[in-house]
Amino acid sequence: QPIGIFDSGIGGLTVAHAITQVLPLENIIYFGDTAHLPYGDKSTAAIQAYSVKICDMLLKQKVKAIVIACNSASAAAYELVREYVGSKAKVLNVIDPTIRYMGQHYAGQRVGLIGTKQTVFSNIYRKKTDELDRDITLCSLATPLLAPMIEEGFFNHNISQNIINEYLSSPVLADIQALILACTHYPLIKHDIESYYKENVQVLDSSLIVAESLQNLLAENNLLRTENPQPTKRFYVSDYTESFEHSTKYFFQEEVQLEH
Ligand code: DGN
Repeated sequence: QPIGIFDSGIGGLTVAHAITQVLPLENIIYFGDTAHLPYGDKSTAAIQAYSVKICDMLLKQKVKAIVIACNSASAAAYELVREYVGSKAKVLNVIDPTIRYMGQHYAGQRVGLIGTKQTVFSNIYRKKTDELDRDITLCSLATPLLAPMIEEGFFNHNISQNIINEYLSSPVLADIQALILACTHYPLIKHDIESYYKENVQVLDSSLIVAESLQNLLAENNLLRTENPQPTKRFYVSDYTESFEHSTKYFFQEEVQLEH
């Protein structure tokens, strides 16, 4: 049984890639909902409807687990998806593993967070951080231009560096000790973000944390594969885009076949 992973576009590939590193024996199915991208500016109801439809498609492929590899969909649709999927598959979002990590490493600190409007205005990180009760001051900034910019292939580029610098110089993020990349697209610009801070701020990309959390979830439920001579990776999109194909190859460096 494969692992299903989805996002609005290429962002979740950062999580998919980490999953293939941590769990190399697993088969994966990735779904990029490119027809509805970007999720970050959509209503909660719209994101919930897209997410449920994607889960239907993944369940037809008999997945044993679904990873919502998108902060916006994790914020808007996790509870609904978990209820909808029921006992048919395990469901993991990208927010809870990050919150647990923050609780372990950032107690007493001032932590910045950047993400889409959906993620930031849902206040989900703030609520969950407060529940940790670890004296973390969370300073959140919506950075809606970043995901579409990355989706268009602008990363490691001077256009992206200018937009990133503009956002990061916001007074909201003044004096932070760490910055959470609360959008799965952002690991692709982690380098640009780190060069803005010049090592004074720890930049947290949670893709590996999420992959390890999935490993634990599968292990606890006896769902880990112990052998697989030919692990498969399948990539589906709801609308074909050249940039998606390009980015998929960037991550997986092999002939990638996109299915519609
Ligand atoms: N990658 C998604 C996230 O983590 O929020 C959404 C990006 C988008 O669709 N704008």
